[in-house]
Amino acid sequence: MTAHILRQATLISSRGTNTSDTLSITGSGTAITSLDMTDVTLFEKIVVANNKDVTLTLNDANVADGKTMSIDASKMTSSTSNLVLDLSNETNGDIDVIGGSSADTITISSSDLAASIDAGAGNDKIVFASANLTSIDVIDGGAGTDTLQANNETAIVDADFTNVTNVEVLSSNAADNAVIATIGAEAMAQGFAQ
Ligand SMILES: [Ca+2]
Ligand SMILES: [Ca+2]
Repeated sequence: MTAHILRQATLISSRGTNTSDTLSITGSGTAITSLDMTDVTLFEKIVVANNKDVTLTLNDANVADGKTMSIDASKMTSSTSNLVLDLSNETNGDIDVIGGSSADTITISSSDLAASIDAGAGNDKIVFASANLTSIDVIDGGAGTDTLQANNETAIVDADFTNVTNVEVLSSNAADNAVIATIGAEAMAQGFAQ
């Protein structure tokens, strides 16, 4: 079954009914909040159906413990359509993301399972809180000058970069947030430019 969020959050159905349910989001530029997503359960996939800006914050309820959901924004092919996707509320599901062609901002989940982020083209920003980036997380910045940005004070060990590729910049979201990173073989292998 395919359900649609039209405009902001007029939801036709909030529950998937089988094992391959898709929630289709039509971007309007209006943010879809974690509160809007509260009752969305049992979907295996979210797709962005059009080519406009989408701001989406997931709710922890959207992916059940140990389950997997994919988010596909590959239809966002315009150089001016930006995806702002916040997965940080997710604590125990596996979310696989395909970004759009433009400059996406994707905040990784706090899940104990691996994140998989394929940011695609554009100068993307992948945001993380201290403990949420580990060696099991697979992050591919893709084309463009992409940034891995810490949103709190954090220490990152070299192994955290094991599955990070095509990301050019490591940064912090504020001048007073120190990021202490150990740049060893794994970080060198993925190729930070600055
Ligand atoms: Ca992108
Ligand atoms: Ca890149």
